[in-house]
Amino acid sequence: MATNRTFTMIKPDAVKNGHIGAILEKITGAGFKIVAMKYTQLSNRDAGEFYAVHNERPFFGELVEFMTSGPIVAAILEKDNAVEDFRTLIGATNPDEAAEGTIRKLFATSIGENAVHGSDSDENAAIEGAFHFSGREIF
Ligand code: RTP
Ligand code: MG
Repeated sequence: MATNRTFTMIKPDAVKNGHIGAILEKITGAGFKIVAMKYTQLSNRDAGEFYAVHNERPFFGELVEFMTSGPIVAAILEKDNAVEDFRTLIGATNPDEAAEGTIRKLFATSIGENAVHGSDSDENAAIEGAFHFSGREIF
């Protein structure tokens, strides 16, 4: 995947709270183009694999339970400087520390249930995009 792409998930809390439309509007309004998108639900195995980097952390069990608790929206987004600009758009992991106007400030409920995921590097964006989408699902 090219380095002008990032990967996102609208997490189960934001889906349950009815924020899919508002979050997609923030994303496209900030200049990101959606090049792949699906509505899906992670299995325990999917979530464990996706967040494997955190598997020694004290919150790992909670994270897997939360991320499998309901459907999510997964998407690949395209824009210049996508990874960094998207992390700025979503705000800090903890919504209490997220800047005004960021997606997490607006829609997250807690540090664990924080509405959206954004890849943290070009390398992880490529890995995470490929985890969810085949080549013919990316436009
Ligand atoms: P993400 O990967 O979901 O975009 O979030 P992030 O980079 O801002 O944060 P990261 O450190 O990668 O943590 C991944 C997700 O784990 C949950 N978490 N819970 N209870 C806690 O202290 C805690 N810390 C992290 C959050 O859902 C976080 O987004
Ligand atoms: Mg992360």
